[in-house]
Amino acid sequence: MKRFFSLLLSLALAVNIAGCTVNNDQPQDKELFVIGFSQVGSESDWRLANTQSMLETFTEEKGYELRMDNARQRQDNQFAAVRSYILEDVDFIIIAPTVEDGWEPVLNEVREAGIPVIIMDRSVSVDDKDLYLTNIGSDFLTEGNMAVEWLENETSGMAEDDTLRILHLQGTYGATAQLLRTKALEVAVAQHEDWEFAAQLYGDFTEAKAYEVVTDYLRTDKDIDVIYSENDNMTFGAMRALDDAGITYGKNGQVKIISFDATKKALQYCLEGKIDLCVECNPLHGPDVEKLIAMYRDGEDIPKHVYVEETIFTQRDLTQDFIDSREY
Ligand code: GYE
Repeated sequence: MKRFFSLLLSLALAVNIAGCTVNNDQPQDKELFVIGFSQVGSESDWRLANTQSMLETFTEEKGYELRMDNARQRQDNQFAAVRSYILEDVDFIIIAPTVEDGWEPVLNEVREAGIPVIIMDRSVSVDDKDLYLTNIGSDFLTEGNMAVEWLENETSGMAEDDTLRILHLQGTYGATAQLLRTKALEVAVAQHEDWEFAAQLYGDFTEAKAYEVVTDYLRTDKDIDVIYSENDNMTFGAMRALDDAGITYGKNGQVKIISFDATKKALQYCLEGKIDLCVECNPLHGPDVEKLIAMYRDGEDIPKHVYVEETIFTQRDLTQDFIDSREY
């Protein structure tokens, strides 16, 4: 009988120990703060830097589990990702929205599930601003206005009967970065009698699309003075198309190039005199998003909109050392 009991005891202990092992594992997993992140895609160098910043910030060592979904620039993919984060009962959701419209239903579902949301990079257009905690990103209208102001100064000595013909390359229609960079230019063109659009072409923020549409355009019209390109990768596509067509650009060239993002490659072209103006758009949102989440977890008040600081660069402002020291 005694033996039976001691057997029972060791069995119980074994079960207990086994139980402990399982339990030990679980609490550790549970302690990780799980974040579902719906990313736009991988359409540009800017986007890759943004993704990198998020991956570097939200690491397991720091107590996070980042689950990321690449929506390949499709909003319906984003809806599917967000809905699966709800099912997985994540602690937090971050959305970098492709376009502004259409978010109300899915954000309502997230709210019903009691999961807090941060909108990063671009914005969402919803009546009920309580559907998200905060929106962190760039001030895209200011970026556009800085570009336009630079162009005004650059062309102020232009002969009176001259017309400035602008080829405008637009990013994904309905994305905040497209809407506001476009707005700044359209307002300026309306205000300047001697500025006109040669054309507004759709480049979807990608190099391939921009190369295609600019190549096509230059077959019938080569009379352009400015390219206003809503991101660097479209600029790279346009530069190749100009090269193919034998049209010069940059310093002492026929076409002035304005490019948004100021990624390393574009800054390098700017230093070499191939791009005239780089408008900075900072993709390194990871650390700021982390701070905002920490504030939320500490029960602090969070500002409804957080803008990052940005500037513009021309060749004069750049050195090789500076470019090499940039993170993106
Ligand atoms: O300018 C572009 C990217 O929303 C700020 O999206 C972002 C834009 C950025 O594809 O390169």
